[in-house]
Amino acid sequence: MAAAEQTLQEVLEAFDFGAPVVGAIRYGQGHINDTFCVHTQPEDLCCRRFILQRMSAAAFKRPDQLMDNIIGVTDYLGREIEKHGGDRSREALEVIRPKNGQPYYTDSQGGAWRLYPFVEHTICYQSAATPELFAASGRAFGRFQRLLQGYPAETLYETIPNFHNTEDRLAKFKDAVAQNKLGRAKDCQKEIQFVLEREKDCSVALEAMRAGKLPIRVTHNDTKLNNVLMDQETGVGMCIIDLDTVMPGLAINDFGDSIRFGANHSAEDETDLSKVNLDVDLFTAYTAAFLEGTGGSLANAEIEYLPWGAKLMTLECGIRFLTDYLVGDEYFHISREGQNLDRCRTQFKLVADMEEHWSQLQAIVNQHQK
Ligand code: ADP
Ligand code: GN1
Ligand code: MG
Repeated sequence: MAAAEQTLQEVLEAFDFGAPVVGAIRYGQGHINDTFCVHTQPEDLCCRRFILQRMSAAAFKRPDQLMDNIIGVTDYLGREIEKHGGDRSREALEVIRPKNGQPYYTDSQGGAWRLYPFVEHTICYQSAATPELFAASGRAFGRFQRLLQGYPAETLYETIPNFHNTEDRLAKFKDAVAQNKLGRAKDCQKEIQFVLEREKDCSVALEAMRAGKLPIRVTHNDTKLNNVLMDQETGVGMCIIDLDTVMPGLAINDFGDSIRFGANHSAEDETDLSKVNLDVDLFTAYTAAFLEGTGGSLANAEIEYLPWGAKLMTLECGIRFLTDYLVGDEYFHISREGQNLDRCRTQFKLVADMEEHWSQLQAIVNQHQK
């Protein structure tokens, strides 16, 4: 048996699935964790599925703290959902502990693994074909923030320090350019220049936060469309997943990261940039639904800064992809050479589009000010 298979076998034995395991296959399109779908066959029922994940050691240095956050947040969400008459087994993740009673299992190679029930009868979309579908994800992410309003933010660990600190991301990017350890800087001079021309932008949200205009809230921080499971029948955004980065943060970043990923019709690594365009209708639909989901709790200043959230999350993500390309693809999973540079290029194309539509985006969000 190959080493990887042996490890997977060891991990499968560490959990009690309540029925024989009939298979475990790689699953999903996340860039960070290693995700497997585990199939079991209970005697008289149909197959029950689970999501088994090895948390990325490159991204998360402290899986114990990460799981502490996730258990705290999922327990709290479950109780809030029940209070509102919802079904916590479909609307919130639930951590299943390994047989040793710990929050996660550490394998003999040091890998940290966690288990969730598979939320059935849901669909995970990689792109939004219609404004309605995108709006459903916005409502769900807005609601997620609202449900966590009363959660004591100070008890959350910072699972990735400086995660959306765009100034810090810029500094790390400059280091990577200066070191140019693989000699790749020559392939991306245009992209490097694009960032340097926007150096000041990297401070806009942080300055507003430091000035007390933008409050710190409990936020998700990774609000891609594929981090919400949509009900197969109703199309409602049912369950928010990928809770690794739930931390204190800015509401505009949760809004912005969704726009970055979802308000266009192309893949994040599309190589034909003529296909990569901001869709203002999708932006409009998401804005209304996200604000509806937050239950009107955002301050006017937060609403005013929403376009900045979109632009900065897109610029920051492009900077992160470019940095990873320069240092040798250490962080984001790749399936081909140059993929992180391609991803960076789509982000910068979207940033340029947002700049072009800036006054329109501002007018759309301003309609929602109280
Ligand atoms: P990553 O951080 O690598 O993106 P995710 O936690 O988002 O990892 O999981 C990757 C994919 O696995 C998701 O996009 C989704 O398709 C699927 N997934 C994760 N958790 C569940 C779940 N509990 N039920 C059903 N599908 C899930
Ligand atoms: C990663 O984990 P996933 O694939 O949902 C990354 C995000 C990036 C995104 C780009 C923990 O998201 O920050 O915006 O890729 N997550 C982490 O697609 O770094
Ligand atoms: Mg994900």
